[in-house]
Amino acid sequence: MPKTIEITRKAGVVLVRLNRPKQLNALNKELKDEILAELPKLDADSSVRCFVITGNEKAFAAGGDIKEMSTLTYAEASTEDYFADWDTFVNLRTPKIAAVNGYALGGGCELAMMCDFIVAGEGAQFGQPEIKLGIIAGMGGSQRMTKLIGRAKSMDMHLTGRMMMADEALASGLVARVVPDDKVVETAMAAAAQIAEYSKPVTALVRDVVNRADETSLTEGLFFERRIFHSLFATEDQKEGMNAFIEKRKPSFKDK
Ligand code: DAK
Repeated sequence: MPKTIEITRKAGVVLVRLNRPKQLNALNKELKDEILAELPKLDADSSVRCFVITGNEKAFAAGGDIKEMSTLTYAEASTEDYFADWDTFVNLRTPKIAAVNGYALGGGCELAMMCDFIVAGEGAQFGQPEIKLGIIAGMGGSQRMTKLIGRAKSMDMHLTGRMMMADEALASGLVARVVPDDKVVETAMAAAAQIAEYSKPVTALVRDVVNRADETSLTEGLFFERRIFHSLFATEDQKEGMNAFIEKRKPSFKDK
């Protein structure tokens, strides 16, 4: 049984709650190892259609665990390729929504950005304050934040270490939706339930094509999208989706 995360299921949606409240959900090795032990099994389960990752009212996660990191040497960080295995989380093919209340700082902000999109509460605060600790972002912040909000604001955030409130995060493109704090998990769960109704292979391909935009030129990205689009005409779910529309009924996808 995991100790630092709580996993609950509601139909096809898996809610993952980070559960180190006394440390504001600081991301230590145990929490990372539990996520990486549990989520890939759920990802491979065809009845799991979407993840929602959340924390509590005070913190989504206040960063990498500073106490755990404080004695780390360069040799250990480099030889262990410290935190590189969070990539396993990023590469889960099931969609992931971050439901953020309170602090999402450092590694916590980076974890939220590893999700496919973020639903934030009005009181959520985002930041990359590593500079204040004499380090830099190490779980993708400098790259993912820059792609999401642009160079000027990303430089501001990383160089000053300031926090950004939810309204600024929404205006900057860091988060997809801002809702009242007490509606964050409910809203993310409703979006996840919506995603859960769609064909699982197709939601995985949506992630692939949108993520491709970060990696490639427009011409190559358009080519990739078009080829994936063509391939969907080989699926039963495409026939079902279009026939259901024509017959004015709800589609019933079979993941085929
Ligand atoms: N790590 C460990 N403990 C933390 C923590 C953290 N990041 N953040 C908070 N806590 C603990 C506090 O120590 C305190 O514990 P006790 O003293 O009660 O034992 C408890 O949580 C409550 O925190 P506060 O008393 O500070 O609560 P406040 O409401 O006063 O302040 C705060 C909330 C979020 C403003 C404050 O806690 C804060 O500034 N926290 C640190 C935020 C931060 O700097 N985050 C960035 C961490 S560095 C790497 C990969 C990744 C990373 C690095 C390297 N490699 C690949 C090499 C990631 C780095 C980071 O994320």
